[in-house]
Amino acid sequence: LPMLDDFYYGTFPDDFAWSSATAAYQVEGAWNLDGKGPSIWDTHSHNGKIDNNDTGDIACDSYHKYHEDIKLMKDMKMTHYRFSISWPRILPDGTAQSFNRMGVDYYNNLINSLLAANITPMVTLYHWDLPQTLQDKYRGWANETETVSDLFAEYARICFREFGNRVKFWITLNEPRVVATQGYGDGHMAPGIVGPGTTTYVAAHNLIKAHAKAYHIYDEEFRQTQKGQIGITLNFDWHEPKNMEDPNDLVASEIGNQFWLGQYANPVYVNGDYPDIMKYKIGNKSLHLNYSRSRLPEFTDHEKNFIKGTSDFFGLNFYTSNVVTLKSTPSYKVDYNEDPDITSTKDPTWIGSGSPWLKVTPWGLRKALNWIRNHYGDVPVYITENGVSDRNGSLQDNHRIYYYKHYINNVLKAIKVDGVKVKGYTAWSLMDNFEWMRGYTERFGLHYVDFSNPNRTRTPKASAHFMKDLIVHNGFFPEPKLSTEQPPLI
Ligand code: GBH
Repeated sequence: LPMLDDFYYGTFPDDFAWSSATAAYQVEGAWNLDGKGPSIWDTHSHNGKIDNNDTGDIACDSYHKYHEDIKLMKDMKMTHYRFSISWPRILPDGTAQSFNRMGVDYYNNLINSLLAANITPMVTLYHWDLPQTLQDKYRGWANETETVSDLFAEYARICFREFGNRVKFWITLNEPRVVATQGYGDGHMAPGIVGPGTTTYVAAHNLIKAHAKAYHIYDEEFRQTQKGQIGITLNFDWHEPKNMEDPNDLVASEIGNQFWLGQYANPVYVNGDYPDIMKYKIGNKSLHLNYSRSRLPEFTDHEKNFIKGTSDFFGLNFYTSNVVTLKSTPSYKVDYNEDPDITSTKDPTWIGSGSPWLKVTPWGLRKALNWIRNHYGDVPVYITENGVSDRNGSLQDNHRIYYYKHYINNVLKAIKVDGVKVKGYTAWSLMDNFEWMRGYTERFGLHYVDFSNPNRTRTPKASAHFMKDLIVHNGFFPEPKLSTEQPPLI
């Protein structure tokens, strides 16, 4: 068997999906055109919360230039495209009463053009752009009732109804963990609510319920006629034990993974409930500070049954890893970062990128895929994002080729050596775009976008050519055919 560091030559399964991704707010622009309502990210960026005062008002202008985007995908021989629908473009105030036909038309045109180009759409319903009205009226995902998760389910139903005859791959939520920890925890992301040990868990609770409601609507009202699949996308930073021979570090790794990924994956893929270690730790800490109940909300038995099993696949966004050790005493600080009682760092020898949080750890992806299989069973996995940034936008982006080559090779090892059922791979991103708090300073694209040019010209980077070669060969060139004939005797 190949060692961890050996490069593995071989090909992917025949029906492997090769995709690249974007998200509505990061590429569309047209923030107030054709009836679109404002989202929390319009508000956040207009309030000057972004580096350079950048906004997504125009972004890559994909609202007008989606034909060019499709051409880029065709040139790379991509088989799939992952994009997201902007909730307030379809429902400007978040509710069905505000239905906006022009918003629906945009996505119909995009979907029809993709299908005409023989590219399969993978559609995310929520990539963070909540209608502002729902934040103002109901506190968004921090809502204490069923209202916002019900409204999400209603929005999902409208999308299935309008697009489901052509869209067969649905992702309910992109990275609920990021929404909960940064939108409603540290407040760095929209809507900027701070509550790192409280509202963060309320938001997560609502997001999980919202996902399950949308899943059941698809399952009960659309699956039979539309015959698609629906699931959720979770982001996972692998937690590597600092010292493999120290049992405490192994425990720290397991706890870290359970708090990071298990908070969302355990309810959906195991038993409808949070991991025991989360319930135990957060429950005890809450008791210690005389809270009347745990800061971690509880699901009722009915809710557990409702949430369990609500995903046809595992959507995984993977970028990087952490090194962890176990703390010797529990922390009572009300903070999701402290609740696991582990110390989490980056190994200073790991190669960096244009983003401080993103260190290059290709082997982490293979370990993450194995951890997912070991905890959640043989569920089909789609890697729905993976990629790397820089700050110079160089067209000769050798570091990005290095990153893709080695991460994708680890996906191949997970499939061929470990037997993990990985069905597709998605590069983040098709092109440079609005990188949330970092605005346009960090670039993740396979294509360079000139943000100073009103045409938002797109140019392929070397990594786009690399990706095309990889797709054309469906892997890292086919294994040399071994001849069964005897060599001639001389
Ligand atoms: C993905 O999140 C997103 O789905 C995608 O939209 C985004 O463009 C892509 O990553 C690249 O960032 O600045 O220290 O506060 C990946 C998870 C969550 C990782 C937010 C970076 C910010 C860390 N990301 N996090 S920090």
